[in-house]
Amino acid sequence: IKMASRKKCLILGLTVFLWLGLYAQNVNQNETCRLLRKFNLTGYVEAENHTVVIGGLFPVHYRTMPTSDSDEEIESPMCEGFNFRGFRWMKTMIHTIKEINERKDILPEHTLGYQIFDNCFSTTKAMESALVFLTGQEEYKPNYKNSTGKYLVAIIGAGGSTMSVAVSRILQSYSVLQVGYASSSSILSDISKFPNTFRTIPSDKYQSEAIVNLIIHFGWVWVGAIATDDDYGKHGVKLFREKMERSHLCVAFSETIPKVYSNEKMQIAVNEVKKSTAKVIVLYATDIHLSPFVLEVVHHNITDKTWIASEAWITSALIAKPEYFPYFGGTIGFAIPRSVIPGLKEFLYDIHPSKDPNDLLTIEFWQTAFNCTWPNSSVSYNVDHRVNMTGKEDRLYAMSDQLCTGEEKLEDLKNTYLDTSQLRITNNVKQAVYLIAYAMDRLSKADITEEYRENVVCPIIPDFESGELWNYFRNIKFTTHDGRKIETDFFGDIVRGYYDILNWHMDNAGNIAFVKVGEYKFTTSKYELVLPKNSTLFWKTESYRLPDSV
Ligand code: TCR
Repeated sequence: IKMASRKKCLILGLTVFLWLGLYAQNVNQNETCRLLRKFNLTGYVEAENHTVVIGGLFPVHYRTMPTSDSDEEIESPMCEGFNFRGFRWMKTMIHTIKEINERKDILPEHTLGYQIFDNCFSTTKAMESALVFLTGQEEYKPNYKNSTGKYLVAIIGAGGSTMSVAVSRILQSYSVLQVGYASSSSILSDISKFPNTFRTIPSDKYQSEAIVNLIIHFGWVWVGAIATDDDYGKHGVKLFREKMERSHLCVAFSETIPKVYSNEKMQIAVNEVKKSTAKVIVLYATDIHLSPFVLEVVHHNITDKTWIASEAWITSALIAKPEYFPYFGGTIGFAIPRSVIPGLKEFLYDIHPSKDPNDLLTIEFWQTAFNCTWPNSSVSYNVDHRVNMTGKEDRLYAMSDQLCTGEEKLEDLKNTYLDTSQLRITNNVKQAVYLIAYAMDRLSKADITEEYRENVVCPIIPDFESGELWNYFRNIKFTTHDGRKIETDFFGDIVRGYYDILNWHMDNAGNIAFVKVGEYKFTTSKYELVLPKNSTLFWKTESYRLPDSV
């Protein structure tokens, strides 16, 4: 296995190298098409009639499929497991761009286009997409006319810290900016390593502190920690442990969940949970990586723990299933505040596979949502293999024999894509687009100031140097559609924010309800934890009383 993966790395390295070489020598449109095919990338582009384009990266699939070990041909992995939530995020970017283009008060002279790819929650795909973003038709120049023929201003994404780290390193050598909506790891605040990275999600520095403040609030002193083996989990738990120590509290154990399925490592984590006397456990994990662990908890019938959820799984439909309530009921944790986005619901419902035979994501959406096969569709990879606790393959979706008629009704679906009741990260996506638009707007206004007029002959947009744009991204302030104030500091981080404190209850219909029991507000220097006395907390202990930590 080692040999194979070393070979793969080499091949990827070579591809990158070759590719950058090609780039320098006028890569043409055909070359871009060839690359898109080679990398199996799917997504949406609209560039014509717009001044500039914004790139986007979203996890519309949960993972890449293992490639066959025949190293004869360099193959890019295919993706599997359609992610309805990621698809909604992607659509939200398009919806927001349309909204801004219609507004007369932001960038009135220019309109924004987009080039968006599915990164399948994988670093490989995210990097491949970054390369395509950088494909240009022009000679080397720090502000690119990329394969769309337009200048690429910035990229929204990549949807998770480990992917953002990789993408940032590629983009920064070409001075392209990145605005994250879900990449929350504290390492991305390091301006010396990630000077081009900005975000609309708060750094996990705040969340890790918030978790400890919650622990102090409930009087717990002995708490376990489990993290996913990536930049999100590892750095989140590191900060959590440091803060626990400073607060003279004890971490009972600290384990990681393997990212690539390993039964041995998984059992170590599960055994630690089982044998520890700690009753309260922090679970710092992305839902996608967490689900094998959840299956283990169910398999081992672990029902006597209270879980503190990190933001990435607290409202996840993958984890919040009624059948898991005996094990995870009473979970408490922090969430990005909920928002209502006017017009988004209608936009999401405006989807049908017959509109465009080349829109592979829509066809796959339809096939997966309605469990049917679209006639003559080339989308054959909506099979989702998930490895369960016995290491056996668990097929969640498979190609259905039944043909889709096109008459299927979206209204009949109960589906994460269409559920606009929990717009949290979705709103971060919207604000990421706004952040870019406001920065561009500032740039365009500088365009008309006296001092600029003397020095600059040609209009700044789109012919600006990307270095110039960077300064307009720093210290940005704006008010969102729902009246919240967003402000970034010099490092591109949010300087104040909120989390909702949610607690898992069961509603009358037998579904898990995310009940808001409090709020956590923070600035760079202070915080406020509000848990009103009359909020109804649900604890899954014998007497439904607050669990003791031991
Ligand atoms: N930061 C995680 C990724 C992530 C996520 C999410 C993924 C966050 N929240 C919600 C899916 C759904 C928070 C990271 O990797 O930085």
